[in-house]
Amino acid sequence: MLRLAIQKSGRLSEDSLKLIRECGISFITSSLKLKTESTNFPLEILYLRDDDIPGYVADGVADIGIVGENVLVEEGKQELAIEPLGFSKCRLSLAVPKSAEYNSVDDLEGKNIATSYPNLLQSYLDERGVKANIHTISGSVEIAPSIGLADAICDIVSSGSTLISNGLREVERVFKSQAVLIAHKGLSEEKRAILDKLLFRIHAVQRAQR
Ligand code: PRT
Ligand code: ZN
Repeated sequence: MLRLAIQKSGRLSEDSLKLIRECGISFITSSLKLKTESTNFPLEILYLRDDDIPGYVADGVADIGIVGENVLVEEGKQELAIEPLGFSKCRLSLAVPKSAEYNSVDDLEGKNIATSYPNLLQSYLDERGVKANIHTISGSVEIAPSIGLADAICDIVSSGSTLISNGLREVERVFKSQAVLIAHKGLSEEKRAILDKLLFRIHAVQRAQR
């Protein structure tokens, strides 16, 4: 039996479950349950917070998982990635108040930037030789400039409407992300064989969608 960790409720949940179903794997879901077993494939599904998924897979508590690359790389666990899945596409971007003067990333020197992704932002700034003060906050990043907490933000963007409605302007794309399948490094031969079957089906689903 292979253990798959997916997000319990959020932007990844629906498409993760849809992919598994499209692979012909049946299971019964209930919003109260923390795990379910498939009725026709040796797979058990664990429902977790997305931030916990890379750690559980790294430790082998779950064998495989589905998570956003933004979370995976932020947590320094990119070596677990085995397959891009093509959904939950988004980007991590820097944004400033729309009235602020901004010509290049050098304008962020010495500024306060609020983000939930300090590691991704730090390496982006380091590569460009820019020194800024990174303030790590866990949510509502986009209101930080209007309450005087920061000069700029670095947050996930998909349509861009959240930035616009908070009077912000996207100025740099820091990281491009999509959902990825991740796997524990030390899977047993039996589990590896189940994973290979699953991957075969995922590839067939992806081909059919192209
Ligand atoms: O509760 P849990 O910890 O499991 O969930 P979460 O709240 O941390 O994550 P969730 O469900 O919001 O997002 C899960 C993953 O979906 C992220 O890690 C990304 O990989 C991906 N994703 C795709 C997004 C978005 N699109 C997205 N638009 N994650 C967040 N957003 C937010 C963003 O933070 C901002 O507030 O949506 C807003 C911007 O959207 P637009 O369309 O207005 O630009
Ligand atoms: Zn989360």
